[in-house]
Amino acid sequence: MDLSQFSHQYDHLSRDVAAFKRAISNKLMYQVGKNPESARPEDWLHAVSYAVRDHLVERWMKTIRASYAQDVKRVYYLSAEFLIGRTFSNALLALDLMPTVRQALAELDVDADAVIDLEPDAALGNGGLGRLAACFLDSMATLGVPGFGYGIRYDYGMFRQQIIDGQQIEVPDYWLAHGNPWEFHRPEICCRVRYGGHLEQHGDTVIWVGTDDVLANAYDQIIPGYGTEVTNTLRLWSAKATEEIDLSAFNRGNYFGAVESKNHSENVSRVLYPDDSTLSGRELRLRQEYFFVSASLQDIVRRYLVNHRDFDALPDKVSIHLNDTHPVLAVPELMRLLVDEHALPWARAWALCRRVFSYTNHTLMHEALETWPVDMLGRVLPRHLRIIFDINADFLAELTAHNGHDVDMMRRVSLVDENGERRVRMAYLAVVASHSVNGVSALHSALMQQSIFADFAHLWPERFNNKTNGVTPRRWLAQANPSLAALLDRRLGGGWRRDLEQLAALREYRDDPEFLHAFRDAKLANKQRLADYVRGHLGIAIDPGALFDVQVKRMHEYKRQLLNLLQVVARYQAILADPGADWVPRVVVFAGKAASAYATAKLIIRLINDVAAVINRDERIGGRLKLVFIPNYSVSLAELIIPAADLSEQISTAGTEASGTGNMKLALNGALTIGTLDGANVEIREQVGDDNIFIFGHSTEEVAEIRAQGYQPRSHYAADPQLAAALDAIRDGLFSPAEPARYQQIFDTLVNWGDHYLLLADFASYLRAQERVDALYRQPEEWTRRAVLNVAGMGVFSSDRTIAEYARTIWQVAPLEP
Ligand code: 26V
Repeated sequence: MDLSQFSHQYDHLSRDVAAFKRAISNKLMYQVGKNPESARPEDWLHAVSYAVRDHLVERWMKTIRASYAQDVKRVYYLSAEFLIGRTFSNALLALDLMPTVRQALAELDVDADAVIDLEPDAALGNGGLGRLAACFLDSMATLGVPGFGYGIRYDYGMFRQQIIDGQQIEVPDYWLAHGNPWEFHRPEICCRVRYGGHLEQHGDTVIWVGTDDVLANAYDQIIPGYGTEVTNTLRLWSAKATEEIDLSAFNRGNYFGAVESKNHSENVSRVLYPDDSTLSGRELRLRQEYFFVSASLQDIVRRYLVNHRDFDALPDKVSIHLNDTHPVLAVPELMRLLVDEHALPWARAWALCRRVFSYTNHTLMHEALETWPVDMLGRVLPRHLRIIFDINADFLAELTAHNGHDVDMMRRVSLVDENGERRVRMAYLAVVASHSVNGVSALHSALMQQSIFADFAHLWPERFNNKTNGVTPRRWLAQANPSLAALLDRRLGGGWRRDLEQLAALREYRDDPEFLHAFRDAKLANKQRLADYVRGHLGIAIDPGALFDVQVKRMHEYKRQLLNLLQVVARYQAILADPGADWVPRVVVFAGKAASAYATAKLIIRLINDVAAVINRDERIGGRLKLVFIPNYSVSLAELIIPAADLSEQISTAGTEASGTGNMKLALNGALTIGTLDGANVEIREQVGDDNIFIFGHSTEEVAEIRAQGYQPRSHYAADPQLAAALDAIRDGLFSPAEPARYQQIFDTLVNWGDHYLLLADFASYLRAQERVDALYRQPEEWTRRAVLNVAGMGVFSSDRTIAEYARTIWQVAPLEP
């Protein structure tokens, strides 16, 4: 596609503030339907969003036209979550329109920052997995990879977290309340998704009849690339009742019943499941997974058939990526479409499937590995259950042909877990059906092959590989950290936005006092920005001169926020014991949501808030220690908090965090990491060097060894007075005087009930690492030098690098021809 040949009216206008003012005013009048006098800030946000959106649509149309003309191979990224955050500033960045639009808004008397802050986050994800999907969309477009995201347009995204009396309260997030100017509703793109019913056998063919259907209606989001005109699509499905369901009840005069059943079937895209760990709503969750997978597969096959008459070229034109196991029903669904609807022979269809699918695993945690009861699957999706059984029979037969009749092995690898209630193992189905299975960091990919997929890795070693995660430098540096971005632009030019490896050149400036000074100023500006927010929203004064120590991520026992908190309590006690010592002032910042049903994680939030209340009020501390829990962690809050961090807490038990991506974002913004040898921390250390990271704690092997020997947390409690004092204070109600036993359970979990995540075993080592942190922070020049070396080492953690690897070695797709 020769994009340069198009002369854009819009590119001429883009520098033209006057034209933009006109465009915004027109949108306000004709699309929003408001006068400037009566327009609320929300109306201005919509008007300016529509004006900016127009610039993307032209590129979008051209990309779509070019992709058909070139009959390119397309990548379909299937994910139950896309944690996009805000779109407006991101679009301005992609179009290089920020200064123009700011000026235009100023001349219209509209406060650009206030308008930007009004946009709700598209929070269609829980955490790392969903945010990774969003970073990947950004990188696919930027690299020109013809990629589509497919997911669910949840009416309610991730809940809003309020902290009331120190406790998490979940409030529904109706993010669409004011309309969404970034989506295009496609009423004409509507796929029928079938549930229930039963199977009828007619000779060799199976027919699925008597189903209860729902329609999946498409909404498209534009995904702009940066520094390219390539513009991709995120297609999200929304459930709509079929006409016939309503009519039958309606004709019987039961209007209410008709509406009720309509509501019921539309429930399928109502709400993002904020909790992967509980039983509640399991069936609805299964319906959701099938809902978006079925609609997506129908859409993919339809698009393929625009240019093709048979399915021979399917694997050369279509790559379908399974983001964790949530979309794995795509496998039996593609089989169903090929065999039942397009009459392909079973073996032919299966051979195609195995060349089309690839799968990423994102966790080794047993509780998080999806399985579906055979019972439930048979009720909701009888045809798919039959197909899975047939795939399993073929697979086990193939296994026997190669390995002989090994009953133990068959029991272990069968797609159906026969221990207790029979369940389908979705991760195994993904492995059997995919030509590539990858983990998300070097360590995780190795452990995956030694643990959950060990048998499969022996069978098919060539199938397994690593793709270390990355983050998009556009959102996580250019957009989130304008002060550092401006400094980098002055020293390195702006090329790092598309080629993050250029940051390596920063190493030359590590001893340049002027640069170090400017770097520190940029950090200080970001800390001030966060301090203003904390004062404004929480009424807590924090000093930008203090060390900002940050742990922001989902609340989970394996991530060990509690280990951090024990350290805070120990520090509090140490300051009280020796108030005259020269303490490095610290602000410890936590943010993160707990799954609504995860009682322990919620109790930890409460404890953090209770400890904060005591410490922040204690005048003897004199500002040397502050503890802040910032409510409602989100992509937008991450963009505010991360650039302000001096210290990044990445302290999961070794072997539990698949990768982490917050660790990359924080280091990219000039924070030093205190962390275990877990996930991508291992690779961060390789990039920044041992001297520029604070590593502590037991390694994965040591953790396994300690557990095998019979771990005795009480021995640490007994032997370490500092640890015991911190734990006793929590147990005895020092932080919950009104209810002294409130945290007994937390004490017991650690000391008496086995401390599954080895907090006590790592505590002493963690404390020593924190002492090294303090010592370094006393030397501001040296600290800054190492922070610069961290930024310089982050080039490899761009999601552009990750996506280039997926594109070359897994998907085998080429960029759209420029
Ligand atoms: C869910 C659950 C629920 C049950 C209790 C244990 C548990 C553990 C993990 C999860 C999340 C599963 C998928 C996920 O979000 N994984 C995250 O993926 C990120 C992107 O690859 C990665 O950076 C994080 O380390 C990983 O936790």
